[in-house]
Amino acid sequence: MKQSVWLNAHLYTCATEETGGALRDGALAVRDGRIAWVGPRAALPEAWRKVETIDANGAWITPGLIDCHTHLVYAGNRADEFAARLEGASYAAIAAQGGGIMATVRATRATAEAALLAQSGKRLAAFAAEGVTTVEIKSGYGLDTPGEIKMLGLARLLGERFALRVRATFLGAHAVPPEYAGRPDDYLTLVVEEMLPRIAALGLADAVDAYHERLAFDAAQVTRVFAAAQRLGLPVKLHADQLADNHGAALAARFRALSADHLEYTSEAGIAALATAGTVAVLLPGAFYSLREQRAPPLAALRRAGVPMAVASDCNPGTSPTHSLLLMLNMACVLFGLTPREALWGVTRNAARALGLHDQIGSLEVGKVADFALWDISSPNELVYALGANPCLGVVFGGQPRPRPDAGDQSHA
Ligand code: DI6
Ligand code: FE
Repeated sequence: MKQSVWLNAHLYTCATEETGGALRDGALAVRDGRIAWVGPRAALPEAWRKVETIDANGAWITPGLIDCHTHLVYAGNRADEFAARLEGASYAAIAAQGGGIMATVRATRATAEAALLAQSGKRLAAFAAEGVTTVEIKSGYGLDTPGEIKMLGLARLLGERFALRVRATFLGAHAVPPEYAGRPDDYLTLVVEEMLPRIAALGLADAVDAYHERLAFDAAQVTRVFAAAQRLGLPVKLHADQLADNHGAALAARFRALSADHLEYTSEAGIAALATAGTVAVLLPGAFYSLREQRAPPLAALRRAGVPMAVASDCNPGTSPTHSLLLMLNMACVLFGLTPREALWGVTRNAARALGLHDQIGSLEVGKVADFALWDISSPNELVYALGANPCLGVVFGGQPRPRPDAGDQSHA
């Protein structure tokens, strides 16, 4: 039995809604990689006072941060498209000309596994340096069976290399690859009859996602993919209502999706459906910002309906080329109007729920895995307030302390 007690720390437990769970001068006891006691230092039970102590030096401790929506395995970049958009080209027009997602598919297919691992590893290192201990990674830049398997395998490998918790999501229904141009339903037959069963058999996916937009897949097509996922026992998530109200939220809710992501154009009816289904709303301010969108997600209605809200990076080369979840906290507040408490819960407690991991991680509560981050800050609001600062001192992963990794360190990759 391995046990220790963290003292001289302030805790942000994400366990009490009103305060967010802020607790000054707390104590946190860890036994065999799980949280065994948490509370005010003065109330620490006698038995724990005899155990090895670790001095946090006055740091704040939060749950390890969770990025519940990324596409971080990809090759190349799309800086030239960014420039073209600033000169007036639209995201949809660039995609129609063979750019957009397809540009990244070409680059990713053409890149050998080792190089793809190295490029993606740099991004993961940047997230890890900011206190992120769990990352969701989607496929969707392979769009053929070997390509999708390569991406999901790399996602798993990255988790091992960096000793982070990685959840891999199969996003075969991201776009129609050139071999199937004009034949989306034939492509989806490949997704449903070949890719999905093979990926499920290999244990390479924890969930299945689809891109439901006018420039991607419609409701009937998404339904095919989701029905197949459900037959295999895999939970679903959906890119929904980002650029128009396609009733994506209601579609996600119909399949009891873990999350519906983006939601800028979601209607009241869609929000009611999310609330009933217990589906998490994942807000992605990086994509909203990069595309210079005007319409923010319907925050007031989400709050009224009591839909849990998460915040994620959407790290991808087209619409959200960021490697900073801390920056997303700030953007979620400044651009969307979240409170700092909502933003912080969005990358901890509610992000865990968006991955179906809320029994395991996302808060500092007895029984949860001892994943936490230590911060050189004077209040939790500081994490949200700063633009481009990184006050992370290090993380504890499954009870194992680990100093802050260097974001530029390539020895991992
Ligand atoms: N997530 C996605 O998958 C797409 N938008 C988004 O928010 C597009 C990704 C890309 O352009 O590569
Ligand atoms: Fe996305």
